[in-house]
Amino acid sequence: MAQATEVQVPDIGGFSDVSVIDVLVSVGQEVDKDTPLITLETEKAAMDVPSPAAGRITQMRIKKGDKVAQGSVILMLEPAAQAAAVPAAVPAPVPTPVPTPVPAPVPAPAAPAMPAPKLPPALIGIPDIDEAAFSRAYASPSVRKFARELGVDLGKVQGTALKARITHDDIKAFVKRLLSAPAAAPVSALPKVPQVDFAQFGDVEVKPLTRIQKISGPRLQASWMNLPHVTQHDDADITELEVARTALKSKATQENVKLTPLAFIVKAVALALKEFPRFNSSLDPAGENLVFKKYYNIGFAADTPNGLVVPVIRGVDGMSVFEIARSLAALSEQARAGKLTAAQMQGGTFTISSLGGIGGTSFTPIINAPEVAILGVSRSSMKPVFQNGAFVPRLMLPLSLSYDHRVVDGADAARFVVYLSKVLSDAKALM
Ligand code: CAO
Repeated sequence: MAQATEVQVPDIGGFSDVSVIDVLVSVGQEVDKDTPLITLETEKAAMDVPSPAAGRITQMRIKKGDKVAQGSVILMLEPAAQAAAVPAAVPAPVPTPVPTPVPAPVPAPAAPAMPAPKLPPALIGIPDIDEAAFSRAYASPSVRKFARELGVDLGKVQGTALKARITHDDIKAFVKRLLSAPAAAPVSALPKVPQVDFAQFGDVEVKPLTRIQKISGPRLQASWMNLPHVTQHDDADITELEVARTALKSKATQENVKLTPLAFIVKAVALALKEFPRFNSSLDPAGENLVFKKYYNIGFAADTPNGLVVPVIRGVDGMSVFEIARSLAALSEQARAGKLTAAQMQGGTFTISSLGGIGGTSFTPIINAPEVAILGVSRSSMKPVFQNGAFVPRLMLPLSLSYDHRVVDGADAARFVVYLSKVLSDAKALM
């Protein structure tokens, strides 16, 4: 029989004296890899510690109310027979803090308008999920998962645990109440796309989506379905900026900084957000107030082998272009190595999706809700521009601003992009 091994509290971001607010398993229980074992509560978040391997619990070493830190032993786990290949001292993976990271948006073509379908009776009365309220709700990841499985909007559930934390029982009670309530007005649901057996037409290979793709898909769809998107396009004349960037390249190389156009674009966006605060706001869950954020944290979509992620550079308004370039490089490297922490993907107020390093002339990025706008950047190219009675070659940078039309009017979007283009054409303003 395999020997039981210790399962310890993993890296929880340097917190100590962290309270165990829930013990989700007991002695004798068989668990799978990633089954939540306990829930911890730091000052900022509730987080589950998942099981590092499948097996049977032979001993519990902590109880509800205990204080723990990284390395505290949670329980003894006898590995399952099929998990024998797992190394004996299994390090527990980093838990997922709450709220869960906001994954990257992906540009997508506009879908045609669809008629509201007839609903199955089971769906009647279950309200739509308000993603913003869902992510703000105070609940552990296992409770969030449970709510997702049942299609319950956590934002509408009253928590009964300490500090109004939502528990599994609160969700069950919420669902019971809904089921026993008289049927409410029908809610919208998507018609299904046709299912096709592709194998009948030729060879196929089925590959699972990555974890990041599984998380980002529903969020992208939620944004696409809930936010009325409009995309405003413009070209910024970055001829002078490119001259300035080239002049700075040797200094940048000496300082070991890769100075791409994106660093200047981030800086220019920070200036534009200060000029147009609405673009740095979010609608409150009731859709009745705008929350204006007085900080400028810009997320950027990073293409990684596992999918898109959006690391966030905080406080960009107080940073130089060199500092932004350094942050861009460091966060991109961490993103590609799959080593971003959840905190590094949170708190964004506006997102930039740059495909300039790859190519293309324009695209329609999906807003990283609950943000209200996203800037798509395509590859700059020399274009003939009519100036002072003649065509002159200018380096033009295509910009595509998608915005939430509930919050931003078309005229404001055009003003924002025109302002942004003006700032980008003025290299000195960005230094
Ligand atoms: N026009 C012309 N050239 C550009 C450019 C632009 N708009 N943007 C970048 N470049 C150049 C850079 O200067 C660099 O050139 P050199 O290698 O000659 O110095 C090259 O393209 C590659 O740049 P990069 O991609 O390495 O760096 P970056 O700072 O531009 O971007 C990052 C960093 C992380 C945003 C990028 O690597 C990435 O992952 N992009 C993809 C994002 C994505 O997938 N978005 C779409 C989905 S979200 O809606």
